[in-house]
Amino acid sequence: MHPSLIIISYLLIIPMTKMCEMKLLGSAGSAFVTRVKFVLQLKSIEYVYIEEDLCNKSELLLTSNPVFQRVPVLFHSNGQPMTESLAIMEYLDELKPDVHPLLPSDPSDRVQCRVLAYTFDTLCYPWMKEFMLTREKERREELKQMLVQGSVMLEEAFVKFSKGKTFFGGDDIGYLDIVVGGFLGWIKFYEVVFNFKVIEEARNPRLAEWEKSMWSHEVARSVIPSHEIHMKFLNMLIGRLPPLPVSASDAA
Ligand SMILES: N[C@@H](CCC(=O)N[C@@H](CS)C(=O)NCC(=O)O)C(=O)O
Ligand SMILES: *[C@@H]1O[C@H](CO)[C@@H](O)[C@H](O)[C@H]1NC(C)=O
Repeated sequence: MHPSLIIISYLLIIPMTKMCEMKLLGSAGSAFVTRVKFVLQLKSIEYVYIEEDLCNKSELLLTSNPVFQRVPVLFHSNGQPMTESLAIMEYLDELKPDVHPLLPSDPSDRVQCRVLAYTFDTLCYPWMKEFMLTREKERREELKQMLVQGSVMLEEAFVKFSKGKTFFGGDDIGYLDIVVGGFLGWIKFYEVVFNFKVIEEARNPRLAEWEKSMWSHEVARSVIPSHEIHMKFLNMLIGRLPPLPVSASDAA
């Protein structure tokens, strides 16, 4: 091809591909963002990643998610913002149903998956977050016990969903593998930093096997953030906590 033709085709192709690209607004340590990255990669969807500073939120975040002001936000190639990791996962599954389908095809099985995801997010996630951020030792012990109960619930769910196979989704990674798997980096972090195993072989034998299978999955390993990133994220959260009240004895 003549050099000038090559240049012209680049000028045409580059803006076109850029136009079709999705953008993901995220924060590197967020398990909810990890979920979305996980699905994008499994489905081989190209996207541009934009890192958000949760201590100094951008106009883009404030205008695209004005109610909750949190990540992830996925922008459709036409600019339309989408929020809530579970809703985004379902959107991507509908957008590319033929590449690595996530939800089972049976409607009642799909409901079961969504209900477990909802339960995990409204029950287990707040415990996990408070566990890290509480300044009270007793409360942390209490939360540990709640998380242990949560892990037993997840173990039962795993047995039910996996039907003797490797993943929640069966032979391959599915919706629930990503919903829970988004948190595997944090689960490992708790083990290192707080010496607490959310998933333990003796208590959760099948889930412990699942955890190993997940860590040996190429896409999981590439999207789950490092220990350093989790540490940075935790420090960011701690930095935003209100200062401890000064007690009378301190002030005296
Ligand atoms: N339910 C939401 C949760 C998202 C969420 O909690 N994101 C956190 C980061 S892990 C966030 O952006 N928080 C905003 C803030 O802390 O100010 C989802 O599934 O996307
Ligand atoms: C906050 O973000 C704005 C732009 O988004 C930047 O100009 C400003 O310097 C940032 N402030 C801090 C304290 O990082």
